[in-house]
Amino acid sequence: MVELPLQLVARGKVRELYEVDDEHLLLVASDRLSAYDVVLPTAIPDKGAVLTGLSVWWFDQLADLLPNHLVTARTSQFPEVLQPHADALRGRSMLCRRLSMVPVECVARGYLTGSGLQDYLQTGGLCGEQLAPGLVDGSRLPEAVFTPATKAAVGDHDENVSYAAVVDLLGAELAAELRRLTLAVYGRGATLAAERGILLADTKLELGHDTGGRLMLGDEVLTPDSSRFWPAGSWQPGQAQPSFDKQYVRDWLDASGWDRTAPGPELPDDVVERTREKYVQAYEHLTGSSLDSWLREA
Ligand code: Q0N
Repeated sequence: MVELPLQLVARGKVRELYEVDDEHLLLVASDRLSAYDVVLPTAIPDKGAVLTGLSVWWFDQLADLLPNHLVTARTSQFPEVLQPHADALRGRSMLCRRLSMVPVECVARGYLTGSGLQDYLQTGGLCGEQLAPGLVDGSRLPEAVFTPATKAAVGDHDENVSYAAVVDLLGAELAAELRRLTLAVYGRGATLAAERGILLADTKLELGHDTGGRLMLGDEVLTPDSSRFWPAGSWQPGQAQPSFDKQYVRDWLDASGWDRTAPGPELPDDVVERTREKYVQAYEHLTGSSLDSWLREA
């Protein structure tokens, strides 16, 4: 990780957000990887660049649906104080507009798994909306559903809430706008991914208002860390689907005897290399450009 001459304003499991000035933040994606909710000690080279490059590409694909917080990912356009760190930041950082974030995680699901599946098994529905009986892990939903969640304290899982709870918290107008935009982003992402043989099971967005009151996308979008991507060819409801990006890591961890408590084990070189290849292939397959071209551009 780089030491930057900036104040840290927020830190996630695998990325950090720094204050640049009153109106701007720097979002830095690390090469760290989490599995079973634990950040592993072994980095995956270029993972941060892949996620940042994908996010920037998606922002462009989504630009007709809604604006986003990206100012620039070109390090030469970053403020002067960051120029000594340009090489460390290249490809994996975005200068962003500072937003007032909406205090709801905006999730859309087209398939049932994870916390959506748990909700369904406990209630027969999703965030308060009834679903047909008999659905299983990996089932395709008849239509994509907005499943908002409220942010939990660090380390805890977000809590799924009903649409009515979002209306109570934010008002009917903003709630409707969040649902509309989240489903529009999911729909565009799912369509584009499907053209490349990839299922977009679900995705989580962070939205916020700029100083002019305009609602826009923040954070990263439609990356393997914010979304579940499944290979369409092996989709089989009734079981856990293989992850597009992390499956080698999960398989190796499962066989290692690790009890899923921190700290996780170091990964062997071949698992690191195969996982890196999955990320690079995901970038190149989705965007149609090479990762090297992204690194040269950034
Ligand atoms: C912000 N988070 C979510 C990144 C994500 N443009 C922005 N303006 C103001 N606040 C935020 C953003 C953005 N993006 C988003 N927290 C603050 C969680 N973080 C955790 C750290 O990495």
